[in-house]
Amino acid sequence: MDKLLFWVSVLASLPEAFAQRDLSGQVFVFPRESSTDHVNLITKLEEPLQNFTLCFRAYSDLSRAYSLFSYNIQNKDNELLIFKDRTGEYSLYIGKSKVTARVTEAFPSPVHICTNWESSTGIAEFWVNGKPLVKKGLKRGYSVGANPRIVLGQEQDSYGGGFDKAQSFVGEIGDLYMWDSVLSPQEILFVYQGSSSLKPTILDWQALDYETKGYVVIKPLVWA
Ligand SMILES: *[C@@H]1O[C@H](CO)[C@@H](O)[C@H](O)[C@H]1NC(C)=O
Ligand SMILES: [Ca+2]
Repeated sequence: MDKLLFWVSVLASLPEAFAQRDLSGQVFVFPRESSTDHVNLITKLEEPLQNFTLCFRAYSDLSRAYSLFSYNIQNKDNELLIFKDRTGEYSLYIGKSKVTARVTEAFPSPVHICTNWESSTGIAEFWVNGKPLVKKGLKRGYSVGANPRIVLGQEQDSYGGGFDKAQSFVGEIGDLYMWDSVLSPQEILFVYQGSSSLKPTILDWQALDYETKGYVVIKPLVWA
């Protein structure tokens, strides 16, 4: 086989899972409750995280608790988890510890969420629809572990699995971005307003590596 043909066949045999796609203007739809349907987000994160900001949009009419973003590392459950306890209550877990922030919100309604955490102070913030909730603190001095499995649609109790139907997400998620720094309040407002000038370092909705598993469909974003 000549060299070119060899590389063409190597590239053609790479799993489609590692294709990067621009999902601007689109969402993942999780159309039914299950303990299987999910999306794996793939990122190369080889160093522990001292700071991060995560932003995304979600729309769900579930009234029970559910997972919005589940990040586990090997042998450590709930390393970084965004969990909706009930209407108006958002929890952030870091290294198994948990803080909850509260906001008045209509149900059901689309939401834009940013959350960030800074190791040096332990301060965690939620921003819901561009509005800052009361700051909380947890795991001061900790570092979030590297080489994660990141799952949308399900809550992991193991590394990439251990799903529970009663914590699954049913609804739509889009515009997900993650940075390895704490964005300023001004930057968070830019993100909320849809500015794409801040290059995400960990997860980028406009160049997303992912694989869908089970019944997950990509559709246009029609509610934001
Ligand atoms: C994390 O943020 C703090 C300031 O809040 C900074 O001093 C530190 O260097 C940052 N760490 C990394 C790895 O960027
Ligand atoms: Ca868990």
